[in-house]
Amino acid sequence: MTARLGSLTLPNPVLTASGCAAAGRELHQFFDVAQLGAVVTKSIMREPRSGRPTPRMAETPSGMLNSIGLQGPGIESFIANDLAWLVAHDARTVVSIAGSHTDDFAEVARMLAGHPAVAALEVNISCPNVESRGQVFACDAIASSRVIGGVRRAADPAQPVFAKLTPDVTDIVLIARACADAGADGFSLINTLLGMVIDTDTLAPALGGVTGGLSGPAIRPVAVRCVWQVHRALPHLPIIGMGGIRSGLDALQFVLAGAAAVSVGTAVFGDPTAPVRVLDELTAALAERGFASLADAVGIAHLDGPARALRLEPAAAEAAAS
Ligand code: RRO
Repeated sequence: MTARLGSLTLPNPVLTASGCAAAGRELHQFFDVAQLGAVVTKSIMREPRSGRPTPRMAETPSGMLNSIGLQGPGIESFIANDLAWLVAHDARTVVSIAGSHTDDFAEVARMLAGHPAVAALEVNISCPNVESRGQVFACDAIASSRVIGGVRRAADPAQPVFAKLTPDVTDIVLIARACADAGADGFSLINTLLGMVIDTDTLAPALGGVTGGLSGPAIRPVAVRCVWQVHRALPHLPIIGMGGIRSGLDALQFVLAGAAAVSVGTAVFGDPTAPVRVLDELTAALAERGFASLADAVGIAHLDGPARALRLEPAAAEAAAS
């Protein structure tokens, strides 16, 4: 179950999703977070930030909207408290970083350089809950390229940079290519989709911030499609796939589409043990299908029948052929 994401190797492919498990402390009451491939922390900015007005969550069919607005303690407090806690608990950490302006991202990346607990950076250029759509950098190829290029130059060369993209664009491959050309080492796909709920009793938007990010099983087919498209266009760059994963078979869809690892997000609100359960279920699902390793399954849905069979153990390949 070793997950190979370019220069980053993790003992298994199941991670938390940024924003759904803070910095891992709350989940640690339910399981040892060192069991995860990595903890992906809530996006952190240069300065502390209080976020958007309440209410900040609304339920939707097979999903939910959030409108948190990048609430967080700022990078200095994060390093002193959250990263220190993760180091003390032997958790591998992918730090999600965010900024209001292009230079903010590079500054945060610089402050994390050389930190032994930071396995990789996830560059969140796709938060939907910002003051203006112009700050959703991942909606524009040039803006994406500037942020990712700045981070890649400022970051520790030993810390791979994953660009987190939004599906709210006409052509996600165009944005992915711009990020790759700017030096992205991989991708996190996908962030939430911009959505809205109106309360029919109050006759007003349900969220204080009016719009929010849609997550949960409702977005899974969109997420699998994005992973498929980006893997097909840029097969050499690793993808962390996420969007409505609740089971090992959900995770398997992402792997078959081209994800080398997956993040479990919204599912933890209903079942805090979901990440370890998904890992167990994915491990069993791969074995049942005749895969000798996780790597053999990555992107296999892109291959034709005979090429797929070559990735399976001989007995499973024979069974599939008959
Ligand atoms: O904090 C948020 O409101 C938030 C972020 Br940073 C993000 O990337 N995605 C999302 O749905 N919410």
